[in-house]
Amino acid sequence: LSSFDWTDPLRLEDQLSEDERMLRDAARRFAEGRLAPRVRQAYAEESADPAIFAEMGEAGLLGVTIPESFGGLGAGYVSYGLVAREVERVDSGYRSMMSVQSSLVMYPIHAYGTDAQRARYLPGLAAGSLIGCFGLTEPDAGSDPGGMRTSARRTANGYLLNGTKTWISNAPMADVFVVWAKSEAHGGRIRGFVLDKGTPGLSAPRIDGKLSLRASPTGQIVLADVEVPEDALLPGVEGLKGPFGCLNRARYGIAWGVMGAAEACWHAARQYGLDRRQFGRPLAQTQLFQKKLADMQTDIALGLQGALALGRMMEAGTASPESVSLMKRNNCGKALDIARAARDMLGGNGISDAFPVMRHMINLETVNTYEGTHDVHALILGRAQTGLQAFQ
Ligand code: TGC
Ligand code: FAD
Repeated sequence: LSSFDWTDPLRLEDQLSEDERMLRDAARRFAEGRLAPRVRQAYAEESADPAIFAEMGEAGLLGVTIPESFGGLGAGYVSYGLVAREVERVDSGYRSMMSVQSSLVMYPIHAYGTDAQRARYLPGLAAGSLIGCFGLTEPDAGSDPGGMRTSARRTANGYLLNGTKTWISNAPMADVFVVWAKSEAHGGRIRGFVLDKGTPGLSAPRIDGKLSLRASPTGQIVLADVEVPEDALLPGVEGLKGPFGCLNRARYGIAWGVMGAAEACWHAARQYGLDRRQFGRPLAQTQLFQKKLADMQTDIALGLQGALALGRMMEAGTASPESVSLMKRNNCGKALDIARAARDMLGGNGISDAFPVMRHMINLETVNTYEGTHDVHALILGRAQTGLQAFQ
C-alpha cells in the first residue's frame, strides 16, 4: 500500500489529467492572489468589485466549457468543477459571480441562441467585459418557477415584457440579462429572452441587508413595459427545460464549489486545533476534536469523488438531472454541517472575521437554498424512486 496524504485521502489528484491539474493550479493562484486579499473587506462592506469579472476573464475562468471560438476554454466539466472548487475555497459569493456568468448566461446563449446572439455576447462575457445575470425566481415563484407571472406579449416588431424577478445574482451590475417569461405568442410556454442594460423600462435595484453571500451582488430585475426586438428571443428552447438545462450545469458546479468552502473550514479547524492548547495539550489531541476532523475528511473525500464521477458522466453525456440533484443536495448539506462544526471547534474565535469559517458557514446557508433547496432536491429524488410527485 502507498503512503497516506491526509489532504487527499482518495487520491483525487491521480484521477485528473495534466490539463485539468494545470487549470486547477491556475485557478488556485488566481483565487489566492486576487480574490483572497479582497474578501474580508468586501464581505464586511457588502460590496462587490465589478473588476473581478474582467480579472476572471483574463485568467480564463469564465465559460470554461464554452468553445474557444466564442472566447471560452473548450475544456470539460471536470475542469469547470475544479475552478468552482478553487474560487469557492475563498468565498461562495465569488463562485456565484463566476458560475452565473458561465452556466446561467453563457451556456443558454450558446446552447439556445442564434449565431448572431453568440457572436454578439459570448466573447465579451468570456472576457468579463460584459457581466451577465439570470432571472428565473420571482417574489411568488421560487421553488415553483412554473408559477412565474412575468409575461411576454407579441408586438409589431418583437415582444413587450412585464414582471419582477427577485434574488438575482449579479443583477445590479449586469450588462446582459437572461430572463425567463411566459409568452402569450407561444401558448403561454416559458421562453428565454436576452436583454441589454439601458433598455427603457428595465431596471435592477440592489437588494441590501443580506447577512449571507455579502461579497456577491444581488438584486431584482424589474420589467415595466420593456420592448425588445424579435432577436432578443432565445429560439432554441421552450418550456421549463430551458432554465433547467442551465441549472443542471450550475448545480453540478456547486457540488464541486461547496467542497472548496468545506475544505477551507476543515483545514482552518485542524490548524486551530494544533495551535490552541487547553487543559495542557493541543485541542487536536482530544478524541472529540479528532473524530470531528475524521468526519470532515471523510465527507469531503467522498463528496469530491461523487463530484468527479458526476463530472465524468457530464462529459460522457450520461449524467441525469436527478444525479445532479443528488450531488448538489449531498455536498451542500455536508459542507454546511462541516462549516457549522468548524465554527464550533474554533470557540470564541470562530465568530471572528479573522478566520474564514463563519463567513463560509453563513454563505453556505444561501448555497443550500439557491438552485433548488435541500428539500426540493430530496423531492426530486423521492419522485424518481417512487414515481410519486410530492411537490403539490
Ligand atoms: P416538472 O414537471 O418536473 O418539469 C417541467 C419541465 O421541465 C423539465 N425539467 C428539466 N429539464 C432539464 N433538466 C432538469 N433538471 C429538469 N427538471 C425539469 C421536465 O422534463 C419538463 O419538461 P416538459 O418538456 O415536459 O415541459 O416541473 P415542476 O414544475 O413540477 O418542477 C418541480 C421542481 C421542484 C423539480 C422544479 O421546479 C425545481 O427544481 N425547483 C427549484 C427551482 C430552482 O432551482 N430555482 C433556481 C433559480 S436560479 C438560482 O438559484 C441561481 S443562484 C446562482 C448563483 O448565484 O450561483
Ligand atoms: P420557497 O420556494 O418559498 O421555499 C421556502 C421553504 O419551503 C424552503 O425550505 C423549501 O425547501 C420549502 N418548500 C418549497 N416547496 C416545498 C414543497 N413542495 N414541499 C416541501 N417543502 C417545500 N434565483 C434566480 O433566478 N437567479 C439568481 O441568480 C438567484 N440568485 C440567488 C442569490 C441569493 C443570494 C439567493 C438567496 C437566492 C437566489 N436565487 C436566484 C433564488 C433562489 O433560487 C430561491 O431562493 C430558491 O429557489 C428558493 O425559492 P424561495 O426563496 O422562493 O423559497
